Amino acid sequence: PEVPSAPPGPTAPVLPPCPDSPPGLVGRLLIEFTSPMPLERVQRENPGVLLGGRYTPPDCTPAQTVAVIIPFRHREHHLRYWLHYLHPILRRQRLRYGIYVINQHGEDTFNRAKLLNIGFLEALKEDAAYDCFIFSDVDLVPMDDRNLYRCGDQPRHFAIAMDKFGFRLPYAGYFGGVSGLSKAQFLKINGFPNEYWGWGGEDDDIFNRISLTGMKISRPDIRIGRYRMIKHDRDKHNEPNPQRFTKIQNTKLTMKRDGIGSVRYQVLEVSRQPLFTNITVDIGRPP
Ligand code: UD2
Ligand code: MN
Repeated sequence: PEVPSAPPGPTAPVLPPCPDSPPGLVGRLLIEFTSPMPLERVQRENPGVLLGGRYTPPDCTPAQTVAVIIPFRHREHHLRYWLHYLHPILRRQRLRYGIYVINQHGEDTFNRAKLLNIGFLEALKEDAAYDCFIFSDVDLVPMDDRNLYRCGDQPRHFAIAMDKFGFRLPYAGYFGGVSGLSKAQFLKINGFPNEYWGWGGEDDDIFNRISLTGMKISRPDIRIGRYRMIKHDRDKHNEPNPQRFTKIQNTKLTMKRDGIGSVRYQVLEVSRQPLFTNITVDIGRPP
């Protein structure tokens, strides 16, 4: 007997792929951190952002799904500026994205790279479609929306010309601030190190991992990769790590055992806010 074919359902509109260079970018932006930035205002100005800080362009289908991961503790004031500036930029860039703030619980020593590893895993738990991961400090805002927050065939370094470094790359192997890796690139380097407690070195370790696995950093034009960092003092419990100089000499040995495959933590809370998803985690403390 003939098997009847399914009746035609409501047809979802098929959107064209998003263009490689998004129309409607504005280029150089005026970024300042002087006027106060209430969260209510940022919410009001970004009505298209869905709960948890998710967004999908209404007029085209993006090639990637981008998880933006922010390491965080006690920087609410910076986060408000970040959300205020970044949501409109990412929207103009026609990204499908979600924002994940990985909040370190307690007052033990801060561990940026471990929080970023956790962000990778937790974002994928929220949505298995994420295939591009952008890791951003909470205090860094791009000054040009042509600096596209997407992944390519090599790991990407976005924050290459910061005001605090005189808008220059401080050294050739610098990979701090804002960086992006595809899921495959991230797994290829076994993710980031979990054993850098306190300030410094973890970004150089990540750079080493990328070089040691035969990849090469890609960067935007120096005129486009400009950033402003919100001025701040060094946080409490994020003192410079005195072990960082010797640790970055040993990436080749440590990267196999220390990485995304060995990260141990406990999720204390996942809370979907209007403009971001907050994930509070207990990451333990240095040995
Ligand atoms: C530099 C790098 C940064 C990282 C760090 C060394 C730049 C622009 N950035 O940042 O990527 O390599 O050196 O670890 O060069 N944070 C909190 N709460 C804290 C401490 C840190 O939220 O108590 C987060 C926050 O997202 C912050 C980031 O960690 O932006 C980096 O810490 P920082 O801003 O104190 O360090 P900075 O500016 O020297
Ligand atoms: Mn900073």
